[in-house]
Amino acid sequence: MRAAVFAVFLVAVCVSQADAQRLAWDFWPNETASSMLTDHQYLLSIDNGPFTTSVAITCDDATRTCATVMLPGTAGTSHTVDIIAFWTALAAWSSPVGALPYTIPGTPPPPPMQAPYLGAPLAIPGIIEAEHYDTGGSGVAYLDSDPGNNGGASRTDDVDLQTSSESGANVGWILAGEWLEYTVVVAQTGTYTLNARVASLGQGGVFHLDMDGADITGAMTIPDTGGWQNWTTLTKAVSLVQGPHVLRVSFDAPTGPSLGNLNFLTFATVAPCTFSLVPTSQAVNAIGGSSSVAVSASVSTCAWTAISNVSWIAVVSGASGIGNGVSGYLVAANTGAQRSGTLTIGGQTFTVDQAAYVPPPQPPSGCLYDGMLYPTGYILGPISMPNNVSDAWLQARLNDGWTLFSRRRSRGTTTFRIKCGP
Ligand SMILES: [Ca+2]
Ligand SMILES: [Ca+2]
Ligand SMILES: [Ca+2]
Repeated sequence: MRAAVFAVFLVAVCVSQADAQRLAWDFWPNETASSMLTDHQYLLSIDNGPFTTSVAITCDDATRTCATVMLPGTAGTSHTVDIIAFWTALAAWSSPVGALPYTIPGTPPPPPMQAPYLGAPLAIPGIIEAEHYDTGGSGVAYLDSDPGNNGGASRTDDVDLQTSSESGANVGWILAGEWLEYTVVVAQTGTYTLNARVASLGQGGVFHLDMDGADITGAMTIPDTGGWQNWTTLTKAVSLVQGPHVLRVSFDAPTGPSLGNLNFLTFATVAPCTFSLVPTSQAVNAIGGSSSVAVSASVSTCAWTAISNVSWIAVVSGASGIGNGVSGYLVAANTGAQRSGTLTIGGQTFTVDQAAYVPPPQPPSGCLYDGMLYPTGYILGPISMPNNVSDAWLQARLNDGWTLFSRRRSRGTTTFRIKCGP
């Protein structure tokens, strides 16, 4: 074997900065003797990238030094490099020696700052043009699948923008996994109507919106609009919280081809849902019964429910509704003291006041009366009654323990004699 085979080769490399420190590796133990041949050409693969001749190293046996090469990387970052040598005898390259770490000395540069493209956060409610994604670059303000702007419009980074038929620019060449972020400020907590302006030639794909990392829309599907510049609007109600946020448009599926074009988003306030009831309360006698309450909604899309807060009032119709409606309820008979109960309808309170139970007057037991219980109480002595008193009423009284002693009907009046008790 040649002496050089056992020499320790130092591959001296330096970073790209002018005053770079030199990095040296004793990679000889990783090599086989047969790889250390005459011309000492080496190829490097950085961070598992392709082996490239652009960082070839040539070493000299006599001086046991290698040409200085520039390794990629920014200050303070760590990488791995694989090295292969040219086997002159075999006219072929060796196998990689394995991953060798290196660190570029220095202090890492500050990460790129994400900032609103127009200098100030985009206002919600308002319009968010798709092409106004934040500054900060790839992985910070956006992620795009290929370098450069395929459409050449508006901006010059990797997001693919083209001139829109609706003026301005739209994002196109959209693939699953791509995303765009927008620094926004929401004026007021509440529900907003989101409109997304989209187009697709053929069935489009699925995207969704995140606010500070939380999904606020669920999947939204771009339909076939018949052309890449035939625009349509997708609408969804979203709940937003007042203050500054980062809005992300995430393009989810399918993996290809382009899942559609996006021109802009708008967020519009939605009038809050309020409800009023007519009436707001109802007096009910002890017998109870059914009735209803009218519900008026501030917006025809506002949903409400009607819930009873007591066991003796049942919601029997209109337990829920959207917009204006009617809720029906049934009040049970009261066998106790006066009572009040409520229904909660659309957040409003409807009150039912029910009168106390009044037991029917009972005659003393073991007595005989000539008299009547009409219309209230009872009257001692013979009485003439209007002939519109029904037999049904009389029968009810008899069921309470009274006994019909005699009845005489004459023109215009009826006279009863009723015996009470046994
Ligand atoms: Ca691109
Ligand atoms: Ca793209
Ligand atoms: Ca636009």
